[in-house]
Amino acid sequence: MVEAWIGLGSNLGDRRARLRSALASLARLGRLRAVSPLYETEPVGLREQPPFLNAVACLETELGPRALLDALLAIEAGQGRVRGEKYGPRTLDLDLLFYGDAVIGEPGLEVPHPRLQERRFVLEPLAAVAPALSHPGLGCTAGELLASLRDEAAVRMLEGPEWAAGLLSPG
Ligand code: PH2
Ligand code: MG
Ligand code: MG
Repeated sequence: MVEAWIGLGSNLGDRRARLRSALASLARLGRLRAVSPLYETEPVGLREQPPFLNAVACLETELGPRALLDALLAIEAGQGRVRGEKYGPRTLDLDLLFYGDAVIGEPGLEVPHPRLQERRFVLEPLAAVAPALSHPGLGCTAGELLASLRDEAAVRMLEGPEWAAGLLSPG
């Protein structure tokens, strides 16, 4: 069993319903152990697009990293994701942030996620739920990464962890 951390994002359609539905799909890949508060965030990269909802979740799974990545892409496709412009609008984005303490650099599979330390929309939810989580490549914690972050894009907590009520796995 490995603990994987996944970043969730949506800026099209019923964003909150899409993220809740994605959590239900993730729970079928193992055990959903933790979900962060829900944040509304200013778009980063391509600014002319609707605001995102973002959160992170911890999944305990027996899937290997490649199988997990494929499963994440299948969940995105199941929610109507069409791959368009880089950094552009999306119904659902599921990014593999961490896979235990693995450091992987293969085509299409980079773990930890190579840009997570630059993104407030990832670090704010991550540090809210797991401030002591250690980045295996950088050798510092989520809380420390957030404290030294320079990304000025606005993030605002919309709801506490109760937005994911009923979706965490029992036991
Ligand atoms: N995802 C992107 C590009 N920009 N901005 C915010 N606020 N949230 C995201 O999830 C996001 C983004 C590419 O995946
Ligand atoms: Mg992304
Ligand atoms: Mg993605």
